[in-house]
Amino acid sequence: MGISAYTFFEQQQADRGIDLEQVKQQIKALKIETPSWGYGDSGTRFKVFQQVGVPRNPFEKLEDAAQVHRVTGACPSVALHIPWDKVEDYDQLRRHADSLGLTLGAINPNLFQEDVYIFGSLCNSNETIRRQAVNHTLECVDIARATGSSLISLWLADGTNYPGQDNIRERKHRLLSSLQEIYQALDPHMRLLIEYKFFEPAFYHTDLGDWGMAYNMALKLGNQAQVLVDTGHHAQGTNVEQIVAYLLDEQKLGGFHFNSRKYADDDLIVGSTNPYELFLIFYQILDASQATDAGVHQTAANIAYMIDQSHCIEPKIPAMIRSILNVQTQFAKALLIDFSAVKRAQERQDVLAAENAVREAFEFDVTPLLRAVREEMGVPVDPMRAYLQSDYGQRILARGKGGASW
Ligand code: RM4
Ligand code: MN
Ligand code: MN
Repeated sequence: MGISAYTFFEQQQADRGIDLEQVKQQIKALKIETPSWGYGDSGTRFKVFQQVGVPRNPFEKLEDAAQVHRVTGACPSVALHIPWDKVEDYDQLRRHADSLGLTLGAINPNLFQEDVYIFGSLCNSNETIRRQAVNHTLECVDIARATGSSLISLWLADGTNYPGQDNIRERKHRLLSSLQEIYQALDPHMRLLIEYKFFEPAFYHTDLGDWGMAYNMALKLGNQAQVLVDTGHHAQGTNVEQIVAYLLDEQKLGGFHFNSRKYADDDLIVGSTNPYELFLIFYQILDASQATDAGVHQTAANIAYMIDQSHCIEPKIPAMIRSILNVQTQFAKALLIDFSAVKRAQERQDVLAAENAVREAFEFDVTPLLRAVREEMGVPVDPMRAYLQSDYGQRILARGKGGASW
């Protein structure tokens, strides 16, 4: 490792016409938000295994998140879930974040854990319950104001389990009018990110079942509403990269929830099961960031990158660090794509050369590059090792058990 591996890599990339200084700048600029809930215990519907040392409150969640930022330098903000992270004094939470070198990020309303939401929240046919759901989301807009956050990230569990259970079109109308009221409450710098998922907890129909439905709502609401792509929320075989490209071109891609899936909404460590998909997502983003249309590359520049993982069996902090390293690895590889070679091959309609120009970037070992970047950033060259060698993991054991995500 070290000098020689990097020198070799530099030469190799220079020969391909890749400007490594540019590449390094872009890796340094990539910031990924981590979720407060990823530091707590979560589980499946079968069992929540309790780990020792898990944070007991939002303040401790931030302290754990600060460890991830300390070793990676890439995670300066933390997403909150309300009411899981509800506190008396948001200014105090904000100051705590500040003292740890963090900011508070996206506010996620929770519209699925109250008993009244058994038949839905923003789509519920019962007006009183709909009002409660809208009010909760409006409270989240206020919290965003207090925490200095500019994103409201909305995911609904709404749907039905049986044909005929409720009127699908009427639910759509209720959803739009609920969202319109929420949208009106946003400050001009705020964005509403609308997340979709194809199933679960509803099993017959889901009110925001795919990107098209989220896109339609965002389009009707206005410029401050965009779609959030959670990489775990698609049916098997869905081409997520295409969704990314399409939404970017429509200037409606607002952000990501990164995680990996094998079967359903598994919320596994990002890049653990499908690193090539993550690479291809970045390929589309980088392609859009070179678009001639200013709106498209602005959209690409404003993407909110967030992790959304539930760590059931993994130690939480190292799992989060692994995720960040995996994102950086795939991003670094995508930056090595020779876009002019791709374009030339496309112009010749040379299928194999085009595919090769994309894939060959994936096949480089970017370890020396990432080590060099980390050295320049002043963070440990091996963040995982640095964390494991610190005594933080030992110290938090004193917290005992019982720190659930919710
Ligand atoms: C959902 C979705 C949301 C997250 C909840 C807890 O499946 O991914 O983003 O807030 O889970
Ligand atoms: Mn999500
Ligand atoms: Mn999910």
